[in-house]
Amino acid sequence: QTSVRRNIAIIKVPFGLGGARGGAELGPDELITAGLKREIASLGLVLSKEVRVDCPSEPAAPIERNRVKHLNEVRQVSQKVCSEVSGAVEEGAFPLVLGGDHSVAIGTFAGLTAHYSNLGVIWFDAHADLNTEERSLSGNMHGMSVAASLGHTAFNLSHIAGAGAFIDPSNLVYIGLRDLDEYEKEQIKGLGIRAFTMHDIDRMGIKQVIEQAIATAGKGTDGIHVSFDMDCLDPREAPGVGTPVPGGLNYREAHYALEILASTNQVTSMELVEVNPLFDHNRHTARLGVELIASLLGKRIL
Ligand code: B3U
Ligand code: MN
Ligand code: MN
Repeated sequence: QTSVRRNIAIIKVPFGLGGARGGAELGPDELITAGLKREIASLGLVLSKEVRVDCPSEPAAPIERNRVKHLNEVRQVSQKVCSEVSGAVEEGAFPLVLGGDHSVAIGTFAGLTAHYSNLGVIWFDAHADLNTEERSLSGNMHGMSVAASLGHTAFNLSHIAGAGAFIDPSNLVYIGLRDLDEYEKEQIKGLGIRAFTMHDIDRMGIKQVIEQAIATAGKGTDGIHVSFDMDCLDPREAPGVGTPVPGGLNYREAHYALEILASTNQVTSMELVEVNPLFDHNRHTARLGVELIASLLGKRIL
């Protein structure tokens, strides 16, 4: 008995221009090569479709010397991801979005909110991705996707055709935070967003953390979206990411959290982002990504 819908729609988004450095655009193929489809089949699930979103790999125009990098490319990709995710939900499939850098989440949110009017979100990440074009210190769009889902950025869900309402911050939960900008800290506190930092995981243990996360993201919501940035993991577990931060989730903590999520029957979509093969060793990070997806899709040890 798996906990998710039987039909899985893989949506590959080979886009890396939202990130701090190139390579995340290689993530979707790397995950497929690491055996994702074999895992899905051995779980008894059906791959109802596999689509590849056509993504720009270099800026159409030379980068202007402004604070936001590749905004036009992120806009284009967001619109396409929105259509694919929305289409998958319409067809009754479980959208499994493979990034790509974390800016692909803007399109995922757009496609999901088309169907879920009160979506719960569990955001696994070392970072909060709560910056705006105005406040970002880097100008990288992958650090703004949550803000775009809340309507805080200039470019946000309301600019994507087909998107629904903004995410309600009280339905959002972070797990794994350990690298926040001052503005992001203010936002988390000001909006009262439920945030389990690495300190909280040390203090409470992953069992309490994931149970409370589910209680928050699952209460009164019509689905839970799991957005999994591979840099939530400790770099010793997952070296192949664009922006590694020491002191992250270990192997068992990550699996345990996703196994418990699977057992709730409330998870309605997942994305896994920021696999960067250029910094990996022997495809280790992509293989771990495949294992973690399998845990979320219902794989059990016994
Ligand atoms: N908060 C910083 C750093 C960062 C965010 N996401 C990643 N890095 N991967 C920023 O650039 O907004
Ligand atoms: Mn992220
Ligand atoms: Mn991150």
